[in-house]
Amino acid sequence: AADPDWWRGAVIYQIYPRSYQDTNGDGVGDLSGIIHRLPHIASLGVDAIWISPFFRSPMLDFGYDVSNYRDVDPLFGTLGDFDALIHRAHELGLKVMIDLVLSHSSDQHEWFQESRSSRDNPKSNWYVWADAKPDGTPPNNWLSIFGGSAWEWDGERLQYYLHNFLKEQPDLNFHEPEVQDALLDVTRFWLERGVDGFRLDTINFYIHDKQLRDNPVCPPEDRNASTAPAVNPYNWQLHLHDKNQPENIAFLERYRALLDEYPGKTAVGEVGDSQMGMQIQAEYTAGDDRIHMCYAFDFLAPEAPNGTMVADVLTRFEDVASDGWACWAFSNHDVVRHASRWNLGEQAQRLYAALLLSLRGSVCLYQGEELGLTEAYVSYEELQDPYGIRFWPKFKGRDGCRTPIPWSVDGPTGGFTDVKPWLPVAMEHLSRAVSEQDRDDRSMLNFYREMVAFRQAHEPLRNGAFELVDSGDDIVSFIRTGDNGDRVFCAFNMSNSATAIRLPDGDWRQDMAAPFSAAVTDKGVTLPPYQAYFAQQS
Ligand code: TEU
Ligand code: CA
Repeated sequence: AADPDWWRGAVIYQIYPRSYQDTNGDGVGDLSGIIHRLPHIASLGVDAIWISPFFRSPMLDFGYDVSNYRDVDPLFGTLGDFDALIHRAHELGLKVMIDLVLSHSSDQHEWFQESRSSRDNPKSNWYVWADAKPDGTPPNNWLSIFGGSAWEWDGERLQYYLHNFLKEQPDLNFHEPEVQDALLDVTRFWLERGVDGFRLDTINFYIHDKQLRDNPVCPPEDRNASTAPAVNPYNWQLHLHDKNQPENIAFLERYRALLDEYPGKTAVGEVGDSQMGMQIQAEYTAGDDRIHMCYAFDFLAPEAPNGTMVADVLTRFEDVASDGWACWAFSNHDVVRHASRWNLGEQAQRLYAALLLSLRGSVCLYQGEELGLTEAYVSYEELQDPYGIRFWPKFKGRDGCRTPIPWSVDGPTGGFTDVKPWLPVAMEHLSRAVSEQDRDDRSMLNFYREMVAFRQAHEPLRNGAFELVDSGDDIVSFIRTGDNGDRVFCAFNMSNSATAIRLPDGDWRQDMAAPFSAAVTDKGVTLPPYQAYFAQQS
């Protein structure tokens, strides 16, 4: 049935298309490969897929540098392939979300080519241009996340232009209404093609301070890094002026108004900000006239969250953004896979997966997470990620989470391709291939299937209100209450020793088919190491 609110509490599976499945023997995954593997995704019981960018691109940031927003890059296939992908996904009951990188384009985009050609062409104001200071240096102290100044001198126009990422990713100027219109038109193009929603890249970078004021620089003791490497001076600034400007709200409202013309469409905006993240997520998703969801970075942090940290994030979210909606993830194509990042053993991975799938909010699973993949080692010689090449070896970049998915144990690439893959297939991933895990009832893959099914079967877990019961270093427990009053109590032992938990008052039935074990006595519940416990009331 067409539920316009399908995205609320949905489980979204992220595909990094370069590394999913190659079908034409060039060592790079493609749209046909995704079509071929849709049954695997459907077997997980998820609601939707989010496909990282497949648009025309010089691929300097592997598709996050778009040179034509209305076409598929030939490396990935054709628009016809994309139409076939949507059609097949819908047949399998999967929604399709695409990844729009609107904050910046490629420097090869025709808009930028025109904009840089002179100071008075029709698109001269479409990017962020500024004169040099009298001594020739950049207009201000803003930095690029990928290293160095955020300003690049353009020898054609004899001005600097802004780029928050690579210099080949010039920042579009959202203060210019024509730019907003053009990006809304791009969105409409894909809505008309039948996509169900959008993952919006770096939405908090859309608008910069028009006056180009310097960012304050933190003293050394405040230079904390969250998901980005501490070695990066970008993390030493307070980003007051280069992003997060209040005018963004008006654009997000225009965006939502467009989506609302098409019933059941949704948007999740990426808000990567270790300093202000939750406030911004709250603002951007408040009410019904901004975007639907914000992609939260709280659980992409370097350390495994213990019970206290989980409770802190969830209660802060309720306080700050009770009427907003988050989308949580542990892994994605930008961070070290969480099995490695948090150094989790097999059972701890299951415990954390159960936690993720019990959270209030929507949930993203990153390809390979369902297999329990660890971060792959990629040598400097094999490295592709420009961010990693820049900061190697202190920060090894993002390739270790982008290596190809192992589908089978046939051949050295695990069935990903017949030729040398664009990134190596990690040998230790082969024993975790889909083919092997499919036929093992107790595999990680089958655990994920059970746990997703468990969330989907219990409405309170998808959409229910959140109420914290207990938290400490070893445990966290909470109650989710659905619209009809049904309640699910969830408890998680995040430690490697048995821990007793307290059941909240009232009668709780344990007749829930969760894939976990616990010892229940008159006195209470004892959870073995890394076990979860669920009970219900209705
Ligand atoms: O990422 C934005 C972003 O801020 C992260 O890359 C962040 O820098 C990193 O996690 C460390 O904090 C998005 C895409 O996900 C990424 O792949 C692109 O490279 C980037 O935008 C530029 O488009
Ligand atoms: Ca291919």
